[in-house]
Amino acid sequence: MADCIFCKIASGETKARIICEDDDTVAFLDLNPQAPTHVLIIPRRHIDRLSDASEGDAALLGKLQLTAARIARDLSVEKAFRLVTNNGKGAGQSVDHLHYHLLAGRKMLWPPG
Ligand code: DGP
Repeated sequence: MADCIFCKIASGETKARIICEDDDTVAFLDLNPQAPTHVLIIPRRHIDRLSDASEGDAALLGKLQLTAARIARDLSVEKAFRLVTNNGKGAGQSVDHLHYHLLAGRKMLWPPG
């Protein structure tokens, strides 16, 4: 997607502090962190949001979650982290490219705001 900021980060056109990447996924630090650890994990392929994913994306969705868990281990926050995706404007989604927030390093509240 030409005007998608996360597609530009995935292609390297826009700089970000990349944590790790492979053929399918990219993980990078959030520009506006909401916790001491705040990593975004995205698929390279543009999908607007989770509700637009299909059966054919099952392996990719699993890989995104496993990547998040591995990053949590690498950053030594595996005992307490939150993985969340905001699906749609009403849920707080501001960038229309599927992404998971990996948040850790502070007490997490429930219910979330
Ligand atoms: P959401 O509101 O769930 O769509 O989360 C989008 C997140 O993306 C938000 O926490 C801020 C982050 N973000 C937006 N633009 C950029 C950017 O250009 N670079 C980085 N690293 N993060 C960004």
